[in-house]
Amino acid sequence: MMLEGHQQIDVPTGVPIWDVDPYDPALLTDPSRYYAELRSNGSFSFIPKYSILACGRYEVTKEVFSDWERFVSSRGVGLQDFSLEEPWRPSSIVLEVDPPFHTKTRAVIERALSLRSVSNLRDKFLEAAENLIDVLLEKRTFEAIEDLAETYSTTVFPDAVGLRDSNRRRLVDYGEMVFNALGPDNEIRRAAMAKAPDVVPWITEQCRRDQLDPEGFGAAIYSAADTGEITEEEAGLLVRSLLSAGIDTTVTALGSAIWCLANNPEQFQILKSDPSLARWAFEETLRYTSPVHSFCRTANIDTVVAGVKIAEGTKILCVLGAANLDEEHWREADKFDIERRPSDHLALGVGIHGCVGQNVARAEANAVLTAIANKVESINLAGEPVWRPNNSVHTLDTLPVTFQAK
Ligand code: OVM
Repeated sequence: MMLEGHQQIDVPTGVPIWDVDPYDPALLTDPSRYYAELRSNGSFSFIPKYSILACGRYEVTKEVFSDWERFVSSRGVGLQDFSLEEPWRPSSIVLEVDPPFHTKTRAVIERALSLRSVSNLRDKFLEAAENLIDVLLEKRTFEAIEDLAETYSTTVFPDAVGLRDSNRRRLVDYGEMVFNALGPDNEIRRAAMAKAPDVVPWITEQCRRDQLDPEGFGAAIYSAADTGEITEEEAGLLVRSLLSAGIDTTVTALGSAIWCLANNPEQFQILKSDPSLARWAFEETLRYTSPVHSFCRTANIDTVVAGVKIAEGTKILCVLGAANLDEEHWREADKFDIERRPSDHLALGVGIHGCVGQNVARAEANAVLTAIANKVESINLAGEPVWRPNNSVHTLDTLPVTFQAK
């Protein structure tokens, strides 16, 4: 029998049955108790509502998430098993594939987003950040998700890709579709998908070669079609991957970084006294808030992990947000500490599918947090932060803050 697009499984021996809905909006917006319970249940829990396994302890989550041979991505990284059901869009040729095809497409994006090409953007990113922070300091009180995180990311990133006709709303809405589509057919997913008729044709159009500036990441991807490394159609799909994964993730991470600093003024003091800690403030934000809270893998063979027998076809929900707060791995896991310098959090994944845009994300965050460290005296909440339920992304919806100038 099928459930949420995959084959139902038997409860593996020794695995606790846990009557929880990981996609309940109440839990998506305030996940810490769910994360703790998932870890305390053991290596795996069986969730009958979706007939899946879930894991959230650091070591086991890392094992499942990085072992691409046993736990494949080609059957989809959400609840749907692409070997049994058609996905809502032509599947991603980098996220939703395995080697050897993955090796080829990944190499093309990796080159386009290399440290060298991102380094060339550093000054542009910094200037944009300084200008934006100046505008916000004039306002003093503003809404940090829309006015800061979204404004910044939807300005510098589409520009770096080389989009000529950038449309902020459609870019954000497409990301919402892509990430919510990985969950069940719930209210959240349906609300996001309702925008598809307006958004999807526009996105597809923006991925065409003739829509892209010759200087950007998009053109760099198309140059791999010129040499025959990939086809023209594949280049378009890889540009689509940039637009799928590059907006909502960085908007979320930038917004959550501001939330962390507003809630931990002593940490902001430390950042101000040494702005070179900006990059570590960002890494710690990633660990502490896990912008992508969970992705699935699918067991492609019968196998064993941590003594648990896992059957072929099993969907495993890898809860990165839980692993990043595991006390077995992190000293004072629930403390936001920018001097922790976490280098092995799972927020950007691990292994061959690890975030290919991480150089760009870090450059954006570094620019914004450096500008803030240099220009802002204090960050205070100006109202209650509100979280927005999303089937894969742990994100703020609104964050009213006041910046006081130095
Ligand atoms: C893609 C993609 C890549 C990474 C994340 C993501 C679900 C999408 O290639 O479309 O979000």
